[in-house]
Amino acid sequence: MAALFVAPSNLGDPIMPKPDSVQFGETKAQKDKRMAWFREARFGMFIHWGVYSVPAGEWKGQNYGGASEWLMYSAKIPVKDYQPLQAQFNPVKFNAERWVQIAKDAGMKYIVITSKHHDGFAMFDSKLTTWDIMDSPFKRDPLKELAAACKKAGIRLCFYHSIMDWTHPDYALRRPWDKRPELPAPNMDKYVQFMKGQLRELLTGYGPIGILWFDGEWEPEAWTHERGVDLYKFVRSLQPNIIINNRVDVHRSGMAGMSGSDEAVGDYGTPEQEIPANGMPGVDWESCMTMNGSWGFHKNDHNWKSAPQLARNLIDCASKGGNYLLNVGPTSLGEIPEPSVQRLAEVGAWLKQHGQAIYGTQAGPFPKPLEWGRVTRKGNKLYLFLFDPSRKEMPMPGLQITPVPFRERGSGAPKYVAYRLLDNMPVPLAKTSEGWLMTNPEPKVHIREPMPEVFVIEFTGKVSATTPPIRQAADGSLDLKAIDAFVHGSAHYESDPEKNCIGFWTDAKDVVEWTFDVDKAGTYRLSMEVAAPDDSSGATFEVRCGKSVLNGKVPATGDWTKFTTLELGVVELKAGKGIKLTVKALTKPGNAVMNLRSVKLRGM
Ligand code: FHN
Repeated sequence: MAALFVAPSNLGDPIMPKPDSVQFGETKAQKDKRMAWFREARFGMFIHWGVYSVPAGEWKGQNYGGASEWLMYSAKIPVKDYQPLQAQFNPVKFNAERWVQIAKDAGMKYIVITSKHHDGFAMFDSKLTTWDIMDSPFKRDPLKELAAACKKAGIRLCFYHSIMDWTHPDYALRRPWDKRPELPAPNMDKYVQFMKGQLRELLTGYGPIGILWFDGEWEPEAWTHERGVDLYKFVRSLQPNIIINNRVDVHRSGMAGMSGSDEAVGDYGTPEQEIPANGMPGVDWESCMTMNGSWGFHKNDHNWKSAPQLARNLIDCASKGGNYLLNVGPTSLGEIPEPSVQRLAEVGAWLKQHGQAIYGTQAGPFPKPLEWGRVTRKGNKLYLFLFDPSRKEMPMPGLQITPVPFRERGSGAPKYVAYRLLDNMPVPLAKTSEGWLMTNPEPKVHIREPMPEVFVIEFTGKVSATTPPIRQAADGSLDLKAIDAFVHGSAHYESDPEKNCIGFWTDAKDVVEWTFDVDKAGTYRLSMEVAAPDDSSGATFEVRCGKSVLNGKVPATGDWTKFTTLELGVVELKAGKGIKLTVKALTKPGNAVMNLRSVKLRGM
């Protein structure tokens, strides 16, 4: 079903893309054919690999946190001091077939590897520069070897290519610390010719390429919409069936990754380190994420996401019609870090049993995520992912199942069947006043980080779902949950069971809003469940509902997952439909406003 996107209010909502956008005379059918493998794949491997893996996040004995591939920028390393890394780069343990097997065993269907990142170092044999891997002690072309291994394994090879270049003398901008007085003034037209030359090498020498994943398009002094259109056409002229992401153009809305402009070129949106709050029917997108905190290998970053979290991210993307591009950062010796390999193997084992619920699926019918998990759809099947298999009930408010009439079904044919995917164990499915309810027949013992369990509803006829209005309980109380909130801004729902909250609330302009119906007017006590570590506590905020305004301050609770309840006072509720309650920051002294799990209203 096509969910209706409410026109963004003036509160800075993320740009909403245009569904089914086609360009340059391509028909929808032609684009669908070109995008088919991408929509089927759902899961890919991102690889950030370059000379930055040599220092691996440290420079002159100092650790630089965050993304290690940004070390040159973070440590303000002059080009003359960075270039010697080339002579130290000799990844003698690189084995293309091993890497491809790791991706294949993880259930990944495509690989996007950096052909050139922002430092300008070419990870392939480029005849246009000596700042490439062929002129390192390695003297091999890893992309050529990967192309052969991918072809053999049936994995699509794709290239990440940075438009921004911190070392090429003709790139429009020089970094403040790039003191090379001998260089003439930059010439961006010459740089574009150089970039096209390298892209020609990549698109004519490595076989069919699945995706050209552009990045570094955000410097307006260097890159423009016109240059983006030209580059898009150039790449498609060399490989007409290639897919190109939206970072070839300048209309991406930050980390939310979507392009809303009518003129934007690019075949799909690229949320980064986040997953859109809701699905976007008719829009192709792919969330790219690191497994720890760095894209490139960082010797001091051991903050690895768990395999169940990675599986939940993949499920979350697929349930909203998107792909998940999960990153690995190989070492300077050419090895994928063992913690990454272990996690990928665990996700792959789970996909071996449950992959049919991911590959080739479309977004589930629910406009918003369900509290207990997610739903994908493929033909006449709904796949229900229960994130915590110790849970017994899976309510699906707003779901409508309309079986085909008996006369069409034939005698004995059931209206629908419901079963556990792993072993076809039948499971109870019942109609309720709110929608439908599935019951987990064998709730597992609760553990901290379980892999999801998958159930199936095989139906005849049609299914659809609406988001039912939030209503008061019989006693008038209201439980406004994070998952039911609408966020104006980039903060968004975090499904990790330990969080189950609105998180990533780093922008003080963001507003968290609930809409609900009131049939029991009156005075209600209001409380909030919040969490914040020391360095992000202290924000002040206001809660507004009708004429009632309450203020509060976020305490330090010790961690993003340690929630405390704040009693904020009382609000007056008037009877009516579509009543709104908003929470917005007034001050944000720390790194974020808060993690917000719920707002509760209780009778006096
Ligand atoms: O600056 C890059 C970063 O190094 C990394 O490549 C990510 C991956 O999408 N893209 C840019 C940051 O948005």
